[in-house]
Amino acid sequence: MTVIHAETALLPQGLRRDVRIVLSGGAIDSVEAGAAAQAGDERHRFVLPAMPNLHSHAFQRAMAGLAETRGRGEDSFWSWRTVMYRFALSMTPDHVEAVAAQLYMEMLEAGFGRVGEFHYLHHDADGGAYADPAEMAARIAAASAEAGIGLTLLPVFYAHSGFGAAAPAEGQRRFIHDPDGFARLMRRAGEIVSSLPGGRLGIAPHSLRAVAPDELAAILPLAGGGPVHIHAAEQVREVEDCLAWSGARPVEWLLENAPVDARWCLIHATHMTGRESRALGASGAVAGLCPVTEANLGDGIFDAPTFLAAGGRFGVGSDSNIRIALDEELRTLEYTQRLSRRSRNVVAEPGGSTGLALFSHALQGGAQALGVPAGIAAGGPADLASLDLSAAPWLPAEQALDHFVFAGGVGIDSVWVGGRREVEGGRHRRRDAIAARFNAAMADLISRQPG
Ligand code: NGQ
Ligand code: ZN
Repeated sequence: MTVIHAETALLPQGLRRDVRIVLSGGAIDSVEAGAAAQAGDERHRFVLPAMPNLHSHAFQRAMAGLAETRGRGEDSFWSWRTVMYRFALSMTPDHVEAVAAQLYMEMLEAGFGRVGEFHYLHHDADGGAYADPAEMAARIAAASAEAGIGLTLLPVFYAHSGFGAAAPAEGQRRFIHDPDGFARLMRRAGEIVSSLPGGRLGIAPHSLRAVAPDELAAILPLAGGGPVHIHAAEQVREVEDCLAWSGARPVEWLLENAPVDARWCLIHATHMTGRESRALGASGAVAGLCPVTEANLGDGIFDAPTFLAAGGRFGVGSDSNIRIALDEELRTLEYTQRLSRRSRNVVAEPGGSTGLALFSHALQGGAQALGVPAGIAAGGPADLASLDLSAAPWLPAEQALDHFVFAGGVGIDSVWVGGRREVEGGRHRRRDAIAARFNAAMADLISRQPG
């Protein structure tokens, strides 16, 4: 049994002083505020729930920073995607496992305790299935277990290159299933996830570009009550193509034709009309925002005020994994709102801290989207983080999250997942071994890229 004593803790009721958190068997046994520390307690200045990272494509971490040279023609999301596909084709299961372990370690060091892996690199480089159709999913699971991050595995169904069931492109061959093959993958994925402590399973129809309506209907029952994630309305061209195909915009189409509810998470949902924002907000679904990737790929800016006014829920994800930084995801979200509206403190309620509002929304929405309970409460998973306030000993607790998100000088000290401390002093306990394997995999991968 571990007992954590926090000078300040972020509880579901808000910030509280002198909080004793008793952990046992991977869960939180009890939480008591206004309690003095006892001998043997681990003492921390500021404890908060570890953040769920609701959207990741782990393999893309390998190309972070390698697609920042300007192309000869138009450089856009679509030309980035061509480069990304080429990179994906060069990766073996060993590469994927090494890269994912490094990525998940970095997520833990950033304050994330669980990842929603939107997993679509399924097949061998020639497009054929591996002997185990869930070979790559098993590698993702092994990487999550090695790093010690909670995994919500979201196997992706991908069948087409565009609206109207267009045939898949050559470069997409490692992603493709028919509904029967996908059902086999889901069965194996269920076995893999149930062998992980805290493992959860959901389903991810990739996008309305990649999944036809009859296929969407066929695969949804495979979610079995788990979360359903789908990319929607990230790019303007995607909205235009969807309109040309169906007469409706992507979010509008989903709200009218799919059973969108609190089990669903619409990734990006960047380009919505006011009507769509309000309807999605009222649906109970989560908007899966990926602010750093959306900035990196030039996607556009989410309309947070309209969505939040309708009761909308959001979480954050690191998506392309161009950079793993919880503070930067939250800051980028708020700053894009400020820049586009020429305003300040947009996401907070009047009188409230913006850092606290961003963190609290992302925690609730992220947990909902990954199928787990949120917050530090008895019975919940012991997924916690503590802040390092040593560089700002004078900082009032009420402003600690504002400093973490905006000002800096406050970082992550420790992270516990299922009661186990994976990060201490900002460093993962297996950093050296995981990084050494990652560096060897990267050297090999780089040597495989065409010059
Ligand atoms: C993905 N990533 O699935 O990795 C996508 C690119 C696509 C982002 N949308 C592929 N950020 O959307 O077709
Ligand atoms: Zn994505």
